[in-house]
Amino acid sequence: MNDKPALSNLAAIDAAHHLHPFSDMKELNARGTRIIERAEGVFIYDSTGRKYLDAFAGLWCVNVGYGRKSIAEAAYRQMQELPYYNSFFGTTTPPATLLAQKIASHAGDRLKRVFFTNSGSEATDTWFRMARVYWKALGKPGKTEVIARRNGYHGSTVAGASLGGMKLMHEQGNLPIEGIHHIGQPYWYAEGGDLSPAEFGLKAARELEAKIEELGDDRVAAFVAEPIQGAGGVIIPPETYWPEIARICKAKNILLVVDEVICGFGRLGEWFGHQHYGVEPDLAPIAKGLSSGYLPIGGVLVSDRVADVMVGELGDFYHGFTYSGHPVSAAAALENIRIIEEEGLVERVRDDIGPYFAKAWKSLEDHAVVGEAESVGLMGGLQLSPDKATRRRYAKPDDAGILVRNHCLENGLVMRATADRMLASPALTISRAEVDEVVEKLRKALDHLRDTVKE
Ligand code: PXG
Repeated sequence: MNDKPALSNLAAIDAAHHLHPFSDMKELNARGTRIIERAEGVFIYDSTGRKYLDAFAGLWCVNVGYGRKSIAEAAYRQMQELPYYNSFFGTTTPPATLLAQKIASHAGDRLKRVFFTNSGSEATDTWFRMARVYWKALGKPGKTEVIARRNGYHGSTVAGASLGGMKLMHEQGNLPIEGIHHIGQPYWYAEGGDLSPAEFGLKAARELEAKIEELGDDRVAAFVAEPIQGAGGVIIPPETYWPEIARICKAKNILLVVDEVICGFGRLGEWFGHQHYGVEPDLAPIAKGLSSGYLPIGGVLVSDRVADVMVGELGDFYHGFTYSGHPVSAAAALENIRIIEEEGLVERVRDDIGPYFAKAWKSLEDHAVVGEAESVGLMGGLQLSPDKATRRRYAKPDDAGILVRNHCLENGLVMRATADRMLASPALTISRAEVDEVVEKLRKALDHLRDTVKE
């Protein structure tokens, strides 16, 4: 390819024409965009030829790693045969139908149906409408309110940003929309006080019960949560949390929505995050690892409880996207899942690389500026703290995280920081040597924080 001259100019073109998601454009344009040109395995390469270990799998999504030719070939074949057809007016395409069956085969015996979208945000909007439609069809049109959590993340559409618990997102555009309420998060390190993690897990879950009682069970449609909060900082709930949430949803007769956009497709060492925590969702949005990011696709897994109404008396559900079940994305997703199955990646995370990662990650807890380093499967959250004995936070949590993240980047490691937590979510194919490299480079960045910020 002879496009190097164009590439040398790309940062300027980008600054002139491209508005980036979640970015301060003034600051980004002054600094210049990093241009990622190619990738292989767990490594990405930028336009200056620098190589980085991507410990974040793109954006929590490239579960099978980069460079899978068979996914490209599956998409190419499908594009030649049938690049597009819809599933609106009594038609479908082979990949869409076979993908729904394939997803259901890994989701247990209650979640047998899938509604396709193009992203996790669209999946959020989809289940949100479905939950209200469900109760209305059952003769309870007053059950419309939805409870979510502070610091949760469910996407960037109006419903997604409303359901998410991100204050800065709410401040832009008068969000949340009506009918959405937030309760606390199970973030023991920051909010647990003198309670044990187990006690705090129960307390955090019981905020749901109190909120339902405040609103009235006859008004609440659903509760939504990520198995482990991802963008919020890999907040791993105490073991007592999820069973109590499931108990409350059942007792109060509200739908339990488990957002599987990050935790689905092997990240926690099970096909879905709810399987790790032993709870049964009524609705479960999926995206990301469904296609490992090779093409955009998402969806909602629908339990028999809700589906029986949808395929029963409901009539039309007036909802859908031009590209719901896009055949090329579905073909790529089918090949992606075939790889996960054939290479036993879910089992690998549960029995082999997950435990190896957990031990390596945990070893960072001996570092002076690490409060805790927890993980489940290949999802790790590390709490920065200037004084672990008192679980003290840095005075400027964002600055501490960015300092560590930038040091990692300068040394060829891509990590994400959420305030004062460092997050890892590598491809499920990462090797032991590559896990060691992540931990070594992160340790050097932690040294840098220790030596730079004295509090
Ligand atoms: N639910 C969850 C749990 C997510 O993590 C979405 C829904 C929305 O998916 P889409 O495909 O519409 O982006 C997400 C997305 C970050 C980051 O910085 C996280 C996400 C997206 C962008 C950035 O951690 N998660």
